[in-house]
Amino acid sequence: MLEQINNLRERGQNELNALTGTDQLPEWYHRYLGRKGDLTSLLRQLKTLPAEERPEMGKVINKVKQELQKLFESRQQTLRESKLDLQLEIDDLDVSLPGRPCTPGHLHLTTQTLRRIYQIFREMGFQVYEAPEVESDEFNFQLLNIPQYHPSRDMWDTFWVNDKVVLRTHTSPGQIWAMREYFPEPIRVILPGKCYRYEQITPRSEHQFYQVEGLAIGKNIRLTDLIGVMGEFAHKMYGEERKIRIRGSYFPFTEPSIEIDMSCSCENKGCRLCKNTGWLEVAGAGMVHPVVLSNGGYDPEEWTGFAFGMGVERPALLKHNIDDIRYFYNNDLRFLHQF
Ligand code: FA5
Repeated sequence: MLEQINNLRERGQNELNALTGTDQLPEWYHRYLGRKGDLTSLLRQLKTLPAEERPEMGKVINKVKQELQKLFESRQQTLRESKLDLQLEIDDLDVSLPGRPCTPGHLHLTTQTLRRIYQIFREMGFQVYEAPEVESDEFNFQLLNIPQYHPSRDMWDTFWVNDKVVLRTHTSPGQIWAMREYFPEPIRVILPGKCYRYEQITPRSEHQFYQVEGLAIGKNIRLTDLIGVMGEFAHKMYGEERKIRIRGSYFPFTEPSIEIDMSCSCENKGCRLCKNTGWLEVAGAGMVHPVVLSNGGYDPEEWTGFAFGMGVERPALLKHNIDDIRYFYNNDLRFLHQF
């Protein structure tokens, strides 16, 4: 039997060395090392030997099996490498050719503007707070002191999902979410997000746009604090040369209410963006109405606060001298690449 084993090993080695491609390897493997291979059948023959010879012979067969297994693996490696070498030699592949350049994109102008706004308000101690984009009538209107059928609802042309649910028309409902979450702590947050209005699209108005709401609640917060914060924001965002203008206004959820305008980049020459007025409205604001404070859980006898809501695209129009808001979401790369 020993002779048989030695012959098998020699034959196996010679045949393995004679193989010329990886495709021939499986056949060799099955013949020698497989379940029905020659070595397995030798192991089966062990039982025909006298009992005292069996352990010794078993060991020899297993050793040959391991040897052939190792030889197989190294031959496999060699054949794989030579296959690759051959491929590289015959293929017309020039690995030194540079690949096609992949142009990296960049942040959308709206995202860049939002990040700048976050940075400026962060420096003034405001945290970012996120509120839902699909709102109930209750949060979007009623809790903000706008009862059903109140004429002031006409200020917001609304996309209704059904008779109780709306796509938020402004970020102001976030005030209620923030107050109810932070109560009874003082608050200083900004609430960014998308708003929707069933509105005529013009150079200054889109039907989807971003707003950033601001809310500060504390003891002894006054209108002058609001004006100070907005002035600081305007100068950091647009430079000292831009002017802001405060006008009295009306919002059901603030009392008193103001509107904040920024001088237009046309420098009072008049353009279609500012409708030839030299000013562009960027935010509505005011002192949080006592009803809204109570709806948020804060006692209006004890607490006061200011709130503002500003567009994001409109400040970007001003900053970059863009004369039409519709460029933002047309996805024209010639526009987007400029920023
Ligand atoms: C509001 O939406 C109030 N919620 C703002 C507010 C908040 C007042 C807190 C008081 C206290 P208004 O409808 O004016 O107000 O919108 C605020 C800003 O959003 C506008 O100044 C403008 O910058 C931007 N904006 C409004 N409508 C559009 C639109 N269709 N397209 C682009 N920007 C818009």
